[in-house]
Amino acid sequence: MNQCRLRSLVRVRRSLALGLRGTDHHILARQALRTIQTTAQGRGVHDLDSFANGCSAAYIEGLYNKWKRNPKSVDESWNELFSGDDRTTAKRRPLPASHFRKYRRPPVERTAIKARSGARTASGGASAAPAAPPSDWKNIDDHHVIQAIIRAYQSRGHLAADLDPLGIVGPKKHKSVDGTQRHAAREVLRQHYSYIFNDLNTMFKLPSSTMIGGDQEFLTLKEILDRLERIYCGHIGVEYMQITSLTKTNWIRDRFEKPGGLDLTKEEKKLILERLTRSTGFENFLAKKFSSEKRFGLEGCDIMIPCIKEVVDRATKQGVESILIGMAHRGRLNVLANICRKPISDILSQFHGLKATDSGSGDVKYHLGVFQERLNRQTNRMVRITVVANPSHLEHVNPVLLGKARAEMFQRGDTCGSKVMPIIIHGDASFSGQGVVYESMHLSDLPSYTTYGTIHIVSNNQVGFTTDPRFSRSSRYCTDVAKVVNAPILHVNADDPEACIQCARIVTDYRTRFRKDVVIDIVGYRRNGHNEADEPMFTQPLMYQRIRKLKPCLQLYAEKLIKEGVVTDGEFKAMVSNYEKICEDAWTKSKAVKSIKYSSWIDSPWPGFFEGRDRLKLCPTGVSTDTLKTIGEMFSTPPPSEHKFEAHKGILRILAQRTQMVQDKVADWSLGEAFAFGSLLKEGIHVRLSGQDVERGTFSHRHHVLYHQTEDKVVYNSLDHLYPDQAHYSVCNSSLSECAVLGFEHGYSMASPHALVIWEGQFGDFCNTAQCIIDTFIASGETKWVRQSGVVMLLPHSMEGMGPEHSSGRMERFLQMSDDDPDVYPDTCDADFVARQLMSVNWIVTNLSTPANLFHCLRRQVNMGFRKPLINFSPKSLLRHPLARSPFKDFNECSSFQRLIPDKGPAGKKPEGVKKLVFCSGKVYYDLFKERDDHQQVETVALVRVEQLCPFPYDLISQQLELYPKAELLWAQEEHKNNGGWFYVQPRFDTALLKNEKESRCISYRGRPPSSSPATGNKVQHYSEYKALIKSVFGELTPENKKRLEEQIKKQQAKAKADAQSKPSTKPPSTPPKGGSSPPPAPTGPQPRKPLISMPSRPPRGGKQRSGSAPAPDLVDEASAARNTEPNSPAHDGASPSAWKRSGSAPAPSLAPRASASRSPSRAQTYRNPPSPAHDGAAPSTRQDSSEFIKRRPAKDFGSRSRTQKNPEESELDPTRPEH
Ligand SMILES: Cc1ncc(C[n+]2csc(CCOP(=O)(O)OP(=O)(O)O)c2C)c(N)n1
Repeated sequence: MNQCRLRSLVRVRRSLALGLRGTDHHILARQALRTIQTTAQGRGVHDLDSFANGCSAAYIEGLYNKWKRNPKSVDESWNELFSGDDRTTAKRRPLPASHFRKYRRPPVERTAIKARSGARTASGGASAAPAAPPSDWKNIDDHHVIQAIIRAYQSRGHLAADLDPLGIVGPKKHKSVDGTQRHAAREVLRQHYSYIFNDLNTMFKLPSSTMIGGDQEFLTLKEILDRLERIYCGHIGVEYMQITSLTKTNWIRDRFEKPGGLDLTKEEKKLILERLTRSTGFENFLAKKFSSEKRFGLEGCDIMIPCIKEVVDRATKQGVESILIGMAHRGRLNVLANICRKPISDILSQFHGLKATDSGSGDVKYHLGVFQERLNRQTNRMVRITVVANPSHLEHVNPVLLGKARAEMFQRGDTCGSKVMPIIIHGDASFSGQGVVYESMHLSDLPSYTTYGTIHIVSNNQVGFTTDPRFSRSSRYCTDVAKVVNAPILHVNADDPEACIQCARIVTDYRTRFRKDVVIDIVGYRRNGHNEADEPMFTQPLMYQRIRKLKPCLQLYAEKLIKEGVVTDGEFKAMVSNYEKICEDAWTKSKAVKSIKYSSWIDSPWPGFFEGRDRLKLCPTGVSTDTLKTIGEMFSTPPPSEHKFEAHKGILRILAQRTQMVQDKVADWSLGEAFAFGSLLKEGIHVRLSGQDVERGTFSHRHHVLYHQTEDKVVYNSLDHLYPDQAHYSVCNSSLSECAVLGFEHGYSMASPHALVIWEGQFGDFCNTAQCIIDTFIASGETKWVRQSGVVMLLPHSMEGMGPEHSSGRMERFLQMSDDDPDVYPDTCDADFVARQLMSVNWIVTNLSTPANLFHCLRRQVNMGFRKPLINFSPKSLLRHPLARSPFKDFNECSSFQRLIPDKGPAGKKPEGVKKLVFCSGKVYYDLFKERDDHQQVETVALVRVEQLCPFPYDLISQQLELYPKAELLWAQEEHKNNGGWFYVQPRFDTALLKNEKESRCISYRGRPPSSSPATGNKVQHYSEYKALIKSVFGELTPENKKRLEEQIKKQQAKAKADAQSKPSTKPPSTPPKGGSSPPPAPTGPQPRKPLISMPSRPPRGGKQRSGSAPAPDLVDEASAARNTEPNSPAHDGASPSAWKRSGSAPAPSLAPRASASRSPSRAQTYRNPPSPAHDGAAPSTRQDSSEFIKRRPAKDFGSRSRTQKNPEESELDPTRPEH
């Protein structure tokens, strides 16, 4: 291309830019471009064929405009070209072809070109370089720009929406594309902001990506812009183009863009006014009566109440029967009065400072929960509304609410959230500030945690206490966090009640249609200070100057409706005075109230659970041998061969080991746990185990879910197939969250007492990141809100050389928060002492050391006549510890939970010879047990395990103190002195000792010194600390003992070598099988230098003698052994596993219905395929079809990993995902 041509190009572009469009000059310019193209091609400049076509003209024009604003903003070569400076260009050689390679042809909109030119290639496709007449180029460009403008409004219109009633943050009018003043500015329209159209009245064909035309295909430019402006830059700012699903974006577009879609009838407007009158009237009334009382009024966001009401009405119409609301302080009382319809007199009585007649400590009025079942007059349907009690810690109620909603769905057999709906109300500062919001949001689409869509409503008063948004968040909107789950976000100006109600409708319909989270951000203001006694002008002077001048929304809306003729002034005044009278009457009524009851504010009543029940009756927890066999066999059997389930070889080996244990009638940790779960499931108790990697177990010990090795998402869970009429077992790997997941499980446990709900931390210290849930809900929920929960926390805790964090579940914190009095010796003679103690404490803290005790303890959780949280600290090393095994007889009907395990060895048998009585708890017992033997002190040192630390087993402790009257008393723990149980047990031991007047002893501490870090990270130091502990209990090893031990070790090594040579095939493989899990690792922690009792890593098969996997004699509860009718070894009763099969008590490993085992009538009521009379008759998928033996998981597909991958749009069209 020569310089002359380039200069003519520049001139052409200039004339285009000067606005000589549609003129002859313009056409000439286009022709000139084509000439340049032809010439350039002739000269062999390759890229110029695309350079000068119609689309590149627009591209050059864009560059030219950019250059005009700032010559440096384009590449230097373009600068030279556009500047047309002869001096510069004369010096320059022709531009090289590489220059043009910078340009890539923009895509041609084929349909538009097709429609206009009809040009087609020979193959029938649209032509890439259309032969349109030059006069059409402008037209095509205009259409492109129109499309881009529509898209700009759709995706960025919210940036210019008029959302702030205060007008502080808000759009200014700008000269728009058509030359008129509009909101949409450069921020929205970007490069199209300055595009020049010829005529506002030109008709344009609307693209398929908009519905603004309704039935019309063509609109004038002016109409297009007016409509877009009204829809996207009015009082609603809708953020939805970030959603990756076309179905959803189209749905939202349809709702907002269709003409007339947002109109309201007169009646509807009147109803809004009535509701707004109540919302504002309630706050006004409280302000009048209790001017200085904190109530966290809603003034400035009063429309939130009509919005919630609209959501409730609409959802109820769509079939929802139960609505759960989680919210903080702001507007809470108003919600109770006007949404739940809690009698206003009850609410007002909370202001009178009355005494409570029931136990508990209560909570401030704006935290209390409510449960109301009422007739929704709008729909004439009963609806249950729950506002979950919440703590001060903002947003932490969210996961609790979600868990409760999820559990309620499960109970009702609601498989897609059609009957139960959660609503969370957020503050703007806390929504963006609190991490638990993000964690909870991330649960929204996980199969075992989804609530099939939560409606989030933000009461956005544009201030958090005294901090304004510029300093409280980095994101533009407080709601940006919701984008992580692709939720549509509707921002709406709180002073436009009709827009707010429209948004309420749309979010409800969206949730019903897609079963996904959705957000409505009501942008208002806070008329008063953070609370009513606060002075806002200290920190927000300008904002409050504006607020003072602003009429309340109610007044504005009433004026509007009066002007429109929807209501008369008289009608409005009557509305106001009617509601005032309602409040006054309630006030009079409330004055007659002389006391309050905390229990009338309960959010989760358990009807039928407490009535007629002897709460102090502790039901037995043992089960029959048949039950153990059935569960044991199923748990150790791979899926039946006809299902062709390809299990991992390592798993098969683990199952074989389990089979062996069942034959030997001995259970390890995982079998003990399975017995607890399986037996409860049999009794109709739903069991849910949740946490990170719990399906397999962090330490690869559990394996409740087996994975098909060649098919994605195909799994098998034997515990869900034990009995045909069993309850559902749900074991679910959670997201990597502790706070939200623990909160969720706590909420889940609140919904019904007939479920065992467990959260397991990978290591105990992971509870640190859930501290708020522990403190504000689990530790104190019952005291504050009279609400019980039997949630279980499993926190692996122990000094196992895992470093500072992973060694401690911070047992001391839990013990410190326990509310049993250390200085009061309870009435242990009371026949109901044990139950009474459990009932009156805030939670139970255990450090269990045997599988049987774990079994009883878990079963006791649902066998008690009340519910208490349980925190158990059993460590990881006990999962495979050869001594931590229990014989089957410790699970049977004659056995029970042992709060304390006495010494049953020589010391216990001859207590008078005992010199030291060592109390301990948890895994350290096994260390002491071994070391006592090494030190040859089995007769002089008694080891007593305190299995239940809280409530403290005073009765059993006293018995032990009396049994060894002369022994020195020690408390040995592996934790540092300021950690573990010491600070908790010491005063209680003193109380127990003081009880006996003759007692002069006191207990002393043996363990690590105080430390700020829970454990050393250095193995050497860890071991030397361990040795110091042992020495402090047993003294130094004598030279004789040292020698004896060395000889023992040598002998064992020689034997092991000989065994290895004689039976190489029976040895467990030293390397893990291909692609799979490794053999069970040896216990960690201070390793025994030699095994005390010979314990082969695999128990010998079927021998009559006590197998290697049987517990040490000291571990056997002799009292229960005496009662026990079950022999210790399988050979005793002659019932081989095959005999069990024949007996019919064990399930045949097939799909055929198995003989139903007897079930406890007392447990028959719930969670067994929960009936859903109001449901549409579909079997609740909360309990999977019993024929679905091998389950295909309803999980998301990621990429091409799955063979069964569906079209994502397809799956989203079907929101009802079978789950649970
Ligand atoms: C976890 C937590 N952090 C801080 C506070 C103290 N606090 C109570 S309300 C509040 C402001 C909340 O602002 P926002 O979420 O916007 O709600 P608003 O009160 O404005 O309705 C603060 C900082 C708290 N209660 N909880």
